[in-house]
Amino acid sequence: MTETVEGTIIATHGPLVRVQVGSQTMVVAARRKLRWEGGVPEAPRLVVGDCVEVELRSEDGVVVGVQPRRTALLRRAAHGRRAQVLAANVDQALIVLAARSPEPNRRLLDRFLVACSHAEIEAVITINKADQGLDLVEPWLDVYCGLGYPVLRVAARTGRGLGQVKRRLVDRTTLFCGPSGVGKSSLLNAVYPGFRLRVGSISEATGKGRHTTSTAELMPLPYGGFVVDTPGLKEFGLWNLSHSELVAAFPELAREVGGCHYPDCTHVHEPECSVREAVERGAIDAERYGSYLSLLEEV
Ligand SMILES: Nc1nc2c(ncn2[C@@H]2O[C@H](COP(=O)(O)OP(=O)(O)O)[C@@H](O)[C@H]2O)c(=O)[nH]1
Ligand SMILES: [Mg+2]
Ligand SMILES: [Zn+2]
Repeated sequence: MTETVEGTIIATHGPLVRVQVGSQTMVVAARRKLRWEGGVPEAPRLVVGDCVEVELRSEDGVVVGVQPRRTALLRRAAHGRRAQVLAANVDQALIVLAARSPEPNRRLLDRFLVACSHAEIEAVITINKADQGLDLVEPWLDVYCGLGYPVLRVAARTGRGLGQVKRRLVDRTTLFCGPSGVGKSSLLNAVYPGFRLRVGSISEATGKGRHTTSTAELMPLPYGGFVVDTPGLKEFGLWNLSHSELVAAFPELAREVGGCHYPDCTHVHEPECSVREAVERGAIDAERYGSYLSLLEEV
């Protein structure tokens, strides 16, 4: 006799996955021919966050089916032309940057914002290490507030702003992303000391240790919800984005395109381009436009 239960994948270990079922976790294998409810997705490999059906047998279990993904944050795999899903069913991403060190990189921020927008995942800009002083970031944070992005100014070290972070995490699945060294693991430890994540770049480089962040892992929060700590994402290749999808991910550009003379305007060199006019009169931030131009080379 078999019984089927539903669970959430919280870690993958090669051919095995760790599934949380209620308050229990179990390590099980996946059936070779998985049933992907609602159709086979773009990257049909089980990832953390996938909601799965597990068939229980006497002592063992096996994953037999996968629920359709609400969201899937895709990126181009490091070497190759495959899509890689970082995590499934993520509700929001906290894009973490440091106030001063490592130096905040707006190109990378815009790249993450585009990926989140495309995946329909809410993006929250999180400036950690506020204790280092916010003078480098304040001059441009207003640009992002003006575009409607929530912006948090926090410091894992001093506790500043951690209440806001905690409130955002309750009952949702949140991905922490950003370059390594900005304090993602420190922030997670600060909002829930039970994680005891390894802090510091050495462990990330060697990938050794109990709780390093070399692969994505879904960690349950005691107050409901999951968080995913990601390894430092230095590169984040966009996957299969069309030109119009790229434009749609820049709300300030999308607002202007109706005024361009050419319907297929790329907003790079065409005459009578409303986007470039908006950049020239300062209505579109020049750095944001620069990010658009650099991402355009990839689509
Ligand atoms: N000044 C300051 N340093 C911090 C803060 N949060 C983390 N750090 C330090 O930044 C370094 C990298 O932190 P870590 O959490 O490993 O970053 P991750 O690579 O993003 O996970 C460590 O040396 C931390 O002690 C903060 O709020 N202020
Ligand atoms: Mg880390
Ligand atoms: Zn144009």
